[in-house]
Amino acid sequence: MMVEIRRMGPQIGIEVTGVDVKKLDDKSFAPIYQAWLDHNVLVVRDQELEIPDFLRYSRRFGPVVPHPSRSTRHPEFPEITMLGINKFDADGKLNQAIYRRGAEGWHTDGAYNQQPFKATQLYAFAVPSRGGDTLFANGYAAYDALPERLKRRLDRVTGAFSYGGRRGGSPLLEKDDQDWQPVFHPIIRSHPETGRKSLYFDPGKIVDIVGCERAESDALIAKLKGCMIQPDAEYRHKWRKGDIVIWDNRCSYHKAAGDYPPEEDRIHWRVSINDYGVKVREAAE
Ligand SMILES: O=C(O)CCC(=O)C(=O)O
Ligand SMILES: [Fe+2]
Repeated sequence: MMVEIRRMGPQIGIEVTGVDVKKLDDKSFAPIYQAWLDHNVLVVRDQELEIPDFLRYSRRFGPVVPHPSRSTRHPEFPEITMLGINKFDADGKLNQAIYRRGAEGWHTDGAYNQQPFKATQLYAFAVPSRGGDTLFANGYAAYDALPERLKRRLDRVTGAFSYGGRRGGSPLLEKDDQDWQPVFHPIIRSHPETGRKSLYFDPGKIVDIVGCERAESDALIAKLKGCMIQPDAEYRHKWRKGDIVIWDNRCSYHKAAGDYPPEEDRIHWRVSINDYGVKVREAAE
């Protein structure tokens, strides 16, 4: 089979077909990694994987770490988060936290960590007959489109972020894991590998802008929320079973559409990937 690489959205997203990630050597992985860095989101189609295959491939991007949501970890492989499993509670009620996970708004994963996740990678195990897409947008494009004055102002601005933002906590966390302290990130972030600047923002996790009065902080948060998504820098992924999709949390935003028929399965294996040499808070084991 021929390896083909194709662009997806106008400024974001690249698709690779004709590879088997189980058999990639370093030489054939290198251009795939570079294509991911250049296009923020990488789709690899038609993979038939077991969990250890997925973990092995994921580790090529960096260390794979368990997600703080313990209840959604795979019981044997804690680094795997199961998306779309246990969607119905014992009384048959749809569990919205699971069904709508990632669908509350545009976000970036791990802004609650001092060193946010480098990447998140999903493998599509079951795909519904309609809906359930994932939407992506480019954070470099968001930065590039900022008015010059705002760029200059933001150059010195830091945000305080935490799990659940101002609401605090999350129904996906255990009782003992709800007490997140804010961490601080510059709002304009230089990507450690590409050197490009992006707007680093997450409306659902930001608590405050450091050093501002509440009103000023709120006004800036509202403004930044409006700057995140550039219409010509989006990609909407329609899942096929066997897709692997990885996104770069340092320079992109995403959200789940969350609109598929709840009675149908939509199941992904999911991993959080760190930069090398980074420590994150681990939920108590
Ligand atoms: O299920 C999806 O489409 C994405 C969910 C999400 O935001 C995530 O896995 O980080
Ligand atoms: Fe997410």
